[in-house]
Amino acid sequence: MTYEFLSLDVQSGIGTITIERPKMLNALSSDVLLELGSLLREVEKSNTIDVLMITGSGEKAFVAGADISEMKDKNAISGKKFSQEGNNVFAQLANLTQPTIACINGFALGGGCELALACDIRLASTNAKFGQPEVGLGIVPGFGGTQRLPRLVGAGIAKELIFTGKVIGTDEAHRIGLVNHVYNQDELLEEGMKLAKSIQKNAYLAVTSSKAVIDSGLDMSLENGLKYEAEVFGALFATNDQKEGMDAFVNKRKPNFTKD
Ligand code: CO8
Repeated sequence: MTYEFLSLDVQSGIGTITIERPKMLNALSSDVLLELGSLLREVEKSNTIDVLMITGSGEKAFVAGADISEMKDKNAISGKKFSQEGNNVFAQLANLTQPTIACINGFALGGGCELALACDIRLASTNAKFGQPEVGLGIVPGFGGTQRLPRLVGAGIAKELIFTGKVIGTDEAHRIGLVNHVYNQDELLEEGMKLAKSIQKNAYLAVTSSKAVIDSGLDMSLENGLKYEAEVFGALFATNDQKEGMDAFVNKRKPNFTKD
């Protein structure tokens, strides 16, 4: 498939998806979502992408939300369908096998903040702005914000952000744990790449398994989460990379992981 609104660049096993709709501040239309779903299927199938980064084109916006001009004439049925479509694509992103890093280079509002929330790790540039302004448009966050934001920052802070629709800068976003690190805009992708490489140097199956255990565990009781952890912990002893990682340690050398 060729993409009108997205690009994928792959360098040394690190993929970067860029949302390319700068005149509309990278707003998410149905077409953008359709393309994102398709591109994420390619990334999932790829055995050459170990870590995925997502960013927005231009210097102003990561994603300024769902496309309001497209959304404004929807009714109860088509509105629900749009939310379901967005949620399906964002679930694809959240459930992607590979670790994901949002490189938030400007406005991350509404669906843009929700896109970042569907990634594993969020980095931001100093000019980034975050918010869930949906209630000011007469709707609720519809691409996962009511669910993922409270899971990340806690219900009280998420409710304040969603009820007021206020837009916050990086100091507050960092303080509440919405972003992990803040960088100058011209360093953001480079820092994202450094982080991606520091993940990539580890055993792939161990990294991707830890992602799966953390994410599944968040929806389980502690007891069941710990049982699942033990299952996965045990299963990894059947991999070559476990043998390699521990042999390298005891022999004081660098491991040479082979992703199996
Ligand atoms: N949708 C459509 N167009 C947009 C959007 C958007 N979300 N954001 C910006 N644009 C367009 C503007 O209309 C403008 O177009 P034009 O040049 O043709 O007039 C262009 O992008 C540039 O934007 P501005 O001129 O407004 O730039 P400013 O620097 O003045 O302002 C802002 C930047 C503050 C980011 C401003 O554009 C803004 O407030 N945008 C909307 C932010 C917003 O409310 N986002 C949330 C949308 S709702 C949502 O995401 C819900 C997700 C769940 C959906 C559930 C489905 C049912």
